[in-house]
Amino acid sequence: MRAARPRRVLLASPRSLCAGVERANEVVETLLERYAGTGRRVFVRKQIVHNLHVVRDLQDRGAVFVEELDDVPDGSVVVFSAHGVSPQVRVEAARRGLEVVDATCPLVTKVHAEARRFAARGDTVVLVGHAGHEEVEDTLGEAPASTVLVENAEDAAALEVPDSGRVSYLTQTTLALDETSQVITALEKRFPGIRGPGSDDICYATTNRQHALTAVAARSDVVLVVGSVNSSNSVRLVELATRSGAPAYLIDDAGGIRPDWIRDAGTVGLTAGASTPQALVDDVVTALGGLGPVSVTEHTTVTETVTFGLPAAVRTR
Ligand code: 0CH
Ligand code: SF4
Repeated sequence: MRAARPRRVLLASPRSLCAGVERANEVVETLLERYAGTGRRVFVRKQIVHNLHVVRDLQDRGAVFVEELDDVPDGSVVVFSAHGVSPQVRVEAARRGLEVVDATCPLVTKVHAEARRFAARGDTVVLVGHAGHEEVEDTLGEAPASTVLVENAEDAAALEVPDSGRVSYLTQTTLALDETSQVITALEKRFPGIRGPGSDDICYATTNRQHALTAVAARSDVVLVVGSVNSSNSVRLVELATRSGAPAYLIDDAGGIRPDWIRDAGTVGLTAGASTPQALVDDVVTALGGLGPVSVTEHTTVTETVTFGLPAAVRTR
């Protein structure tokens, strides 16, 4: 009997943790170490990043995740998540005497700063993003009276503003590049003088993961994306692979693999969102190996070197 031909696992690179997520996770880990044994708890407003396993792991190590500051006792230490906070949340934290450690990604902070600057010059600020996502809700909070949310090209084409000569746009950092470019084209058609950010708001990590997956999806019979369902950038990767013609599935971990997805696949493309630890990808490769022989190849489109320093409150003690 002939041995089965190994199934190829094609790993997209870059994948998994970005510099902003590494920094946010390290903020919580550092605080947990600092306060271990002191009786002082470390609160985190919202999920530090949108990954089930990261949150569970930090919870197991003592972090207390809350939805709002109301659930944080006065005077406690509270971490703001990588997705950012609105000025209203900052004001409330100060009023409550909370010790804030801000783990907002610097690239999200950049978008908040643009929102303030564009609104201050008298523009209507069009924020391109997904309603209800934390990053979007908190960016809207920078200049709520001047900012409107646009989710797609239809919204953009129908948008009415007080002065069509004074319009700027910004975007959520984790959007799909191809879809966003269509929305911006529609905005430019609707408002020919519209101004955008100095550099793209869709961040380097989102861009790199999408480019790498585009190359991998073209060579794959099926694509697996490791990430959680509320992770915008992970969901965008699934949609991107699907648009490229490969059936694609989002899984939190190896336990999410359904054998029928890969039964007839000669090549399985594999990637992970920016909030997904590499260890979860390793587990998926191992699990695929349990379903038949595999050969693992990596397709690298770019090598990432970006790192962000820790916030001063964590660095200096
Ligand atoms: O992709 P989203 O924004 O849902 O967030 P994530 O999965 O936690 O990934 C990291 C991005 C954090 C802020 O840009
Ligand atoms: Fe920052 Fe981009 Fe990572 Fe979000 S996905 S945390 S914006 S580097």
